[in-house]
Amino acid sequence: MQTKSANVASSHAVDAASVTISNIEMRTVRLPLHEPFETSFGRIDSRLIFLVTVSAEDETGWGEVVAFEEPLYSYETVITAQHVIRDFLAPAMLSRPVTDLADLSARFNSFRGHNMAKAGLELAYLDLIARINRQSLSALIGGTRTEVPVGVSLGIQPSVDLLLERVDRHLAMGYQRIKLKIKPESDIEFVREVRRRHPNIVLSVDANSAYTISDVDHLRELDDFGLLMIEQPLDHDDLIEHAKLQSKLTTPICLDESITNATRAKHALDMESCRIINLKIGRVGGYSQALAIHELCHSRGVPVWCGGMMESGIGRAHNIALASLPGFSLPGDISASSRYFARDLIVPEVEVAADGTVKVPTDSGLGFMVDFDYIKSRTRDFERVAANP
Ligand code: OSB
Ligand code: MG
Repeated sequence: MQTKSANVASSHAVDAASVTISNIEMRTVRLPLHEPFETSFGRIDSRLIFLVTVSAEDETGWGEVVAFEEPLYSYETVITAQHVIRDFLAPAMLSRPVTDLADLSARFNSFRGHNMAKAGLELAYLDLIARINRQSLSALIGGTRTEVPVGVSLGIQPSVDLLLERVDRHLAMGYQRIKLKIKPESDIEFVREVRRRHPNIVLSVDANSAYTISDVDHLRELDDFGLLMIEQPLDHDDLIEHAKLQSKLTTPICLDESITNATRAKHALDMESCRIINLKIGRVGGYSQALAIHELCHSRGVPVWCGGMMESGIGRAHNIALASLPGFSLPGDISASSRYFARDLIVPEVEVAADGTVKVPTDSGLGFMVDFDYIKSRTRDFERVAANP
């Protein structure tokens, strides 16, 4: 058992404890949603949660692979991620002791793409290291906040009235920012009515790539509503048209899908494709890239916030740790467990205080207890990927 403390943020001294991973496991758990969630790319009524664990000696770290079942948000799916972890990433992780996060991400880097699969293992690895060190994940990565401000993302609704009801309900729960999903058939009127009813709330929209640059005049109508940002209006992998669009809008563009690693983030900022970045650990391939993007944005004074992928409490706990870093200056899509699920996989569940914040836990690792019995009772498939003797 290594007892030396391991730090990971590049601004920290790297004093790594080498760990020999003994076991990697994958399991999926299906959690029904309270109500269907609709975005411009589709609608889901349950979430297939993909959990990975990484063990060394007496400790186990937990991670979540945030891929969906269909390649709509990105090309990855639960099944492609299972394949990539089983056949490439897990063997690379088990091949020799892992010295630190940089060592792990360098091994993963030799494989192209599949960021969510890579991130799942990086999450589990850092939870493991934090548990070995008896420190919280937030402390391990250099987090400075004791609580993080949060907002909520509301799916596309069939009518303005149904949307207004949901906005009212979530404002009453304390959420500091409301994000509305939009698409061309349900955008301007919905945003106008929400803004009319709530002139002073922090409001944003997320198009998940539902528009093209030829919609510029249409999108300019959104400039009237004092939005905090317009998230990912154009293609999922575009930077160039977003820069053209940003030059014609007063509302800041925030990129989500287009920012897949730190180099892309730098290009986007250099080109002014966006003025704000949504940071999702899964989309960028793990903590290593997420920490680099945070540093880049923080050093340039660019607002960054933590996005969500409708994670179970395990992914949610990682998001809370990430959002405790000093550069996270805007509310994250880190809602209460109960926003999506009747029962979460962690104890206690994530709760949003009346002032719209979530407490950053201080217990070791994720800082929440993983409800293993409940997970086992709902597990659909389980695979012990590979083990060292
Ligand atoms: O674009 O941020 C997104 C949900 C699924 C896929 C993509 C996105 C979202 C959300 C909700 O906006 C985030 C959350 O509440 O976890
Ligand atoms: Mg988004």
